[in-house]
Amino acid sequence: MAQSSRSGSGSAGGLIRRPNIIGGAEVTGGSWTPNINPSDTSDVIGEYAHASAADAGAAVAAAHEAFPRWAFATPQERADVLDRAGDEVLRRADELGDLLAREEGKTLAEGRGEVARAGQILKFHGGQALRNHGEVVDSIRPGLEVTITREPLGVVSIITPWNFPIAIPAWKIAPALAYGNTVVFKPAELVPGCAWELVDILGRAGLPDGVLNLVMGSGREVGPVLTGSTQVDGVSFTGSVLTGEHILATAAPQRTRVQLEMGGKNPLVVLDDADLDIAVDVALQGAFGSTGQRCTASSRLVVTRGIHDRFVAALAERMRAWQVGDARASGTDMGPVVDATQLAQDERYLAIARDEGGQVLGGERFERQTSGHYLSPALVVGTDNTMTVNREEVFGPVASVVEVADYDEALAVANDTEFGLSSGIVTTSLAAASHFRRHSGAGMVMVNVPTAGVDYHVPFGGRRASSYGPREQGTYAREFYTVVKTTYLKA
Ligand code: TXE
Repeated sequence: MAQSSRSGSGSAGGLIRRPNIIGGAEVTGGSWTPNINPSDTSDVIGEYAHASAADAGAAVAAAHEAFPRWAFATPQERADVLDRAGDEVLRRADELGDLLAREEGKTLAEGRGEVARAGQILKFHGGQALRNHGEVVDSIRPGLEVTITREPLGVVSIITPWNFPIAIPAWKIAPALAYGNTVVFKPAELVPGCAWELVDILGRAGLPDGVLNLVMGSGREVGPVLTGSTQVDGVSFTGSVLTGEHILATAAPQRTRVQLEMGGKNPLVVLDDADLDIAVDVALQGAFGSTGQRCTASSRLVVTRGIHDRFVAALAERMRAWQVGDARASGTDMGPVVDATQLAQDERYLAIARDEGGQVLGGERFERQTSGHYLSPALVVGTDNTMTVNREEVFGPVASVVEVADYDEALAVANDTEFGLSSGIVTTSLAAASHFRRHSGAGMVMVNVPTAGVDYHVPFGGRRASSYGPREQGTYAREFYTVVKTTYLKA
């Protein structure tokens, strides 16, 4: 492990090289991982240091050492750092949005939008640092004063997926820092670029050394240290169900607090009385925005009989008109799939859907001028809710349609899933919308808007296999990142 003080960047033969950041120092482990553009696999964005388990151990130790200083920093200091970092992220939204589109494959508009959201999240939690209010309660005993206060949890490991390379890190790191925790952050292997920039920005905004540490490496290698160390007090993870369950089991023996955001199989119900244009637009954006690679994607379209054929025909036509191509090219509606492994997974699910009797519209692989992981949006029609494509998360531009008789059946099908992240309904009936809101088994319910696309100042999360632990985002984020202290004081 080679160490140097922070210089901000390096290069090798014109290629940018980014180190891990541990205890405020740049640390290079000796091996580097190329960051590849999924729209053009000959385009290497840069090389990123590959962290070892020893690096992860050093990062945990650095966070542990930095904790007392940051835990007792003034709310003003924490607020100022987050606010300054938010300003820089917002100022650089075009540049960072371009980097995001280049490393993950979202369109430029989606990339810029995600970066702007990350900036707003940082600024929101800067404000929250100043609002960590406690309570004063009258004691049942005379002469006693009872106060209830919130203290930081401690050292937090933050482990993020590739599908939101800057927003998910921001919505975990910002509240962690706001409430006085120190952090070891491990981004997904596929998207170290935005992660590195975010950590660099927060460092230059004034974070003391060791408060935020970055280890870029494989989950299998560094994960056990980040989730199994007795010096780690909390783990916040977003990713697959399998990895989430593994992390929970690894953290449990140390009684480490765990927060998991995992998959979804989100239903969008379309009723006969829906405005067809709105229904199609909501389905298109919800299912295929960000190439369908969102945990909140509308992957099950549950459509009542009276509108089914018109809805399918109109949606298929809009899908055909969508431009799929280089994420950074103007006019692109949908970028590529993130990598070859994910593309193979998407195609495998399409093959299973065909085998089980579904009819696939679209879902074709094709080449553009550059070699990228291109797949046209796919709609699987003629499915029922027991089919694999309706039970398991595909995590790609694949949605299926389940035809149902009426609202009651639609609600039953919508709730018949092991997941419970997001759900939606398109209807002009206030009664149906209100009933659905109360009876949906999801953590987030959308009426006449896509199942994906959320505000940053309100809670985010689901039920059952989708989530574990307290909610993320908004004021609710405080629950995970703080511990409660009750004090009895006799003057
Ligand atoms: O996820 P993982 P991957 C689903 C989606 C996708 C599949 C695999 O179906 O195809 O998961 O994607 C880290 N200890 N979702 O491989 O493995 C890993 O390095 C600690 C849905 O990206 O869950 C990365 O930083 N950490 C999901 C993060 O966990 C470990 C979003 C997520 O990786 C680890 C992403 C370990 N043992 C994928 N193993 C959604 N619904 O939002 C891996 N990691």
